[in-house]
Amino acid sequence: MALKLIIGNKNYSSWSLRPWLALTAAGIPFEEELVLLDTPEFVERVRPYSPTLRVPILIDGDAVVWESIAIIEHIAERFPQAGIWPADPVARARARSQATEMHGGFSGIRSAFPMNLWRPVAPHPVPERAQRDLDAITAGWRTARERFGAGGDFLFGAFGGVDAMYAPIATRIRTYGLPVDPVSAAYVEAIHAHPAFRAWYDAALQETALVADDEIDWPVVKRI
Ligand SMILES: N[C@@H](CCC(=O)N[C@@H](CS)C(=O)NCC(=O)O)C(=O)O
Repeated sequence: MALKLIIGNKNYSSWSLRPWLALTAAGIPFEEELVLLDTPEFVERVRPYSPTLRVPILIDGDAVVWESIAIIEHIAERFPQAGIWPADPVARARARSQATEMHGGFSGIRSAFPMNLWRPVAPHPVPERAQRDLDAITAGWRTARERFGAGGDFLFGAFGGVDAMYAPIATRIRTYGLPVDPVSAAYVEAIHAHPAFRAWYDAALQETALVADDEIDWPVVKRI
């Protein structure tokens, strides 16, 4: 039976982007169902699956998986050849730690700078909490790239689950012009150049539905 991934708006839904990218980059076929955030239909559709009324949700036959990191773990278990985690156990331990750290934290940068793919790129002042997160994130990126990244442009070489988890941070760095070191800047570019990311991004730019909480100049909406 085909996998189904329920997601939110591609422009805004950073948590939806994560498993969608992991699946798409790995070439795993799935059906996508997009439900617009902040609508009555969203609550109706999501309630049977997610106790907290959140997307993404993966439906895999009788198995229902919610929480982005749990979905990525489920995919890794279901498709062991997909390379969701690095093959080397030491690299894999670190990749899982960094991915889980992303899932559980960095609310400073997430709340100051919502993912908003259609927003024109422009530099923004960085609040202290967001800067602390940015420093921790980019330090982790540099270590992964230096120790494990030789085989490709991503944190552990080839694109994997950990890159899917950090892709929305890469978009925030780009959109809001957040200053980062050259290794991290190259990684941000690599994420934006990945064909799976491009496909999501192009679809996001076609959307029109608005989420006020994710527009930092609301009621003004700045669009490319
Ligand atoms: N911890 C969850 C976060 C999911 C989440 O917050 N999703 C947002 C969209 S990006 C959502 O469903 N928001 C709906 C709402 O707030 O009503 C995960 O990792 O999947």
